[in-house]
Parts: sequence; C-alpha cells; structure tokens
Amino acid sequence: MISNAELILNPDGTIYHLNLLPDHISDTILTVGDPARVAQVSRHFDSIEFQGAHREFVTHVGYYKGKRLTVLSTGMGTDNIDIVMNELDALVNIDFMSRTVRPVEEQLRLRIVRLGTSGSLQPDVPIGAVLATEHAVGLDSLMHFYPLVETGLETQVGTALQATLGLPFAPYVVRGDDLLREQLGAGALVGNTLTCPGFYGPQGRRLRLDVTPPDYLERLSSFHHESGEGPFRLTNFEMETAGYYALGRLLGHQVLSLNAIVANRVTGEFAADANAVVDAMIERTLQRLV
Ligand code: R1P
Ligand code: URA
Repeated sequence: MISNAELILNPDGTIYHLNLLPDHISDTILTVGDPARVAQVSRHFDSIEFQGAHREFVTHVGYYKGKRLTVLSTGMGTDNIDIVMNELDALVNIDFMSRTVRPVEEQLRLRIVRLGTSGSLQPDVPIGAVLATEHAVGLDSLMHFYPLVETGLETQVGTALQATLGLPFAPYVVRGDDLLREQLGAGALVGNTLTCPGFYGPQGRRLRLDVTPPDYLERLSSFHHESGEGPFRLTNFEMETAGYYALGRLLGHQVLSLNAIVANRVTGEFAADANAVVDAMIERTLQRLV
C-alpha cells in the first residue's frame, strides 16, 4: 500500500498537483508548456466536458471529431515533467481506493504528445518547421534519481557529448517511440532534441552574463557522433522532452515530442509570429489524431 505522503490525494479525491480524477484522463493526452495554449488546442474541439486549473496545470477535456482528448499544460522544465508523468500514470495505473499498483494486465499505456516550442541548432531546421524528436538528450539531473536503462548507442552519445561539453556527468539519451513518431510526426522534420535545465545560460543565451564554455553553442551545433546506425547530431533544444521520453520508457507510456521551431540560434532569428507556428502544429496534429 502506497502511503498518504507518497500518493497524495486532495480531499475531493483528485491527485495532488494536477487536481484531476481518473475520469479526466483520455487514452491520448496532448501536453503544452504554456497554460494559455490549452485553450488554443481546445478551441478546435466540438465540445468541452471539463475545465480545471491548479498552479500551472490547466486541463481541458473534450471531443475533437468524436475523439475524446485531454489537453494539459505542464509549465516549464523537467522538474514539472516529473510531476506530470508520475501523476498521469498514477491516475490510470494506481487504484486510489486500495492505494496499490494495478495488476500488469490492467495497466494502461497512455499516448502522450508534447506540443511545444523550441530553438533550432542547425541552419537546415528553419523557423516555422515542426520537428518530431527521435532521440532526446537530457542535460538536466532528473535521471540521476531513476534507474533508466540506456541502449549502447544512447550511452555512447551521452559519453561523447559529455566530452564535447566538458561536463562532470554524462547527459542521458533516450530514443522515443518510432511508431508514434511515424504516425503523428508524418511530414515533420525528424531530429535529436537537447533538453536544457534553463532557457538562458543552458541554451547559450547571453544577456548580461557570460556563458561557459564561451563556445558552448558552437559545440552543441557542431556535435557529431558516428556509429553503425549513422551520424548523430543535435537539431534543436527546449526544456522538457528528455524528461518525457525517459519517464515514458520507465512507466511504459508512448510519448512523442513535437517542436514548433520559433528561434534559430545559428542565424540569430526569432519567428515574426511564433503563435502562428504553434497554431499550424496544433492543427496538423489534431488532424492526424482522427
Ligand atoms: C521556454 O520558453 C519554454 O518553451 C518551450 C521550452 O521547452 C520551455 O518550456 O516549450 P513550451 O513552449 O511548450 O513551454
Ligand atoms: N523554447 C526554448 O526552450 N528555446 C528556444 O530557443 C525557443 C523556445
């Protein structure tokens, strides 16, 4: 039995941070960073049956062309993804009455699709593109606390990037779900997404502070690893994808990160209308879901 301090339920039976009940979870969940983006998705729905909000976690549940969907905002960073993935999983795979994990044959595999914004690290990943993440690379510390098992290639890439950046730890690397990427990411660019524990220094942005090493951004853009599976480079960065992919693997959920490219760090440009880029990604994803 899981204790009251580990599986925390509110007096109305909802889970601690997301403030949701098991009934609010559809088999497909669309996640966004910005709470305002939830309505940007649900405005396409035929009907909305539930709207809730707690902290940065805004949820709408409704129907898009007859398909029931849950849209949820996560806020920024993999520390929030730790909460979102564990609480979504608890909502479907833990019996709140007995506080026990459901038997394996009753466990559900959710389909979770991140619709996020991202910065490009390559000249051929232009502003306005949508990029589906194949491998996620985590510079954050979330996986220091979970028993993630990496493939040989994943470990090699992490070790090579550690050497390139001169880090005291190896980034974690997780290949996502190929089938989901082919289904929902069809027509998108495919790339490898670096998840950073910040928007400024960890993404090489200088306002008043220097970044170390001084050529950090160039090291990311030019990072190259050769293996039997072909060349590996980093195409883009953001702040959540590696947490999703790693916890998806550990908890047994299918996860896809779709990235609307709003900045290009090689050319120094930012999208004239970032919202339009996000809108286009939302519309094409909804169309592919039905
Ligand atoms: C930074 O501006 C935020 O934008 C990206 C990053 O991952 C980070 O959360 O994603 P979202 O637009 O989904 O929030
Ligand atoms: N989100 C990020 O995390 N980085 C960018 O450059 C753009 C959006």
